[in-house]
Amino acid sequence: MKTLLVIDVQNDFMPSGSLPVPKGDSIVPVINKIQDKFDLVLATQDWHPIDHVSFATNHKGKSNFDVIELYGKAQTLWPNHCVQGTEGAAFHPDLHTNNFEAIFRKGTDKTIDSYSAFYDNGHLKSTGLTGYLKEKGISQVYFCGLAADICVYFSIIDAFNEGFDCIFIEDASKALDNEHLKQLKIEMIAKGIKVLTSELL
Ligand code: VGL
Ligand code: ZN
Repeated sequence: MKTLLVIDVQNDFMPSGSLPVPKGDSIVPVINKIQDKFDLVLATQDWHPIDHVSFATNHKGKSNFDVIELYGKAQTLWPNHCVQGTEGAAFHPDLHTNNFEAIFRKGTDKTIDSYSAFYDNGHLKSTGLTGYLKEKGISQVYFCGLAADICVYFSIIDAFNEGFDCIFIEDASKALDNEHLKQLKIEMIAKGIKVLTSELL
C-alpha cells in the first residue's frame, strides 16, 4: 500500500503562526494534489499541553530559541505553539484532511518533546505508529510536511531505523532553516533514504 505521512501541517507553523516556517503555506496545494497518488494517507499533529517543557515561557529567565539540557540532550526552547485544542494546533484550513485514515498526535507529554512521529526525543515512548504500519504490512513510507529539518527529518530517521524504506518529498515540505536541510539531505541520501519531488510520484 503506497503510504504518505503528512507531518504537522498546522497553523502555528505557517507564516502567520507563532513558530513560522518560511513559505510553510506553499506546500498545502502540493500536498492536496499528491494525496490521490496514495492508497493510505496518515497525518501527525504537534499537540502540546500549555505547560509543555519545550516552551520558553515555562522556563524562568529563558527566551525563545535558547537551548537547555534536558535528559542529557539539547532541547531548543520554542515559542508557545500547537497548544492542544487551539486554532494554532489545527490543520491549515485549506489542507484536504478527509482522506486522512488516522492522525497521530505527539508532544502530548509535558515532560518531554517529540519531534518524530514515532517516538519522543528520548526514545522512551512510542506513538504506536510503527505497530500501525507493520500490522498493515507497510514497508515503505513517503514523508512530507513541516518542518522539513525538524519533525519531518526526525520522523524519517526513526522510520528508517525501524526498517521502513523512506522517501522524502522535497517540494511538499519546507524547512525552518534551509542550510540545515541541505546538510540533512546529504546525510539522508548517504543512508539510503530517497529524496524526490512530487512530479515523480
Ligand atoms: C516542530 C519545533 C517544535 C516541527 C515541532 O513540527 O517541526 N518543530 N515542535
Ligand atoms: Zn512542538
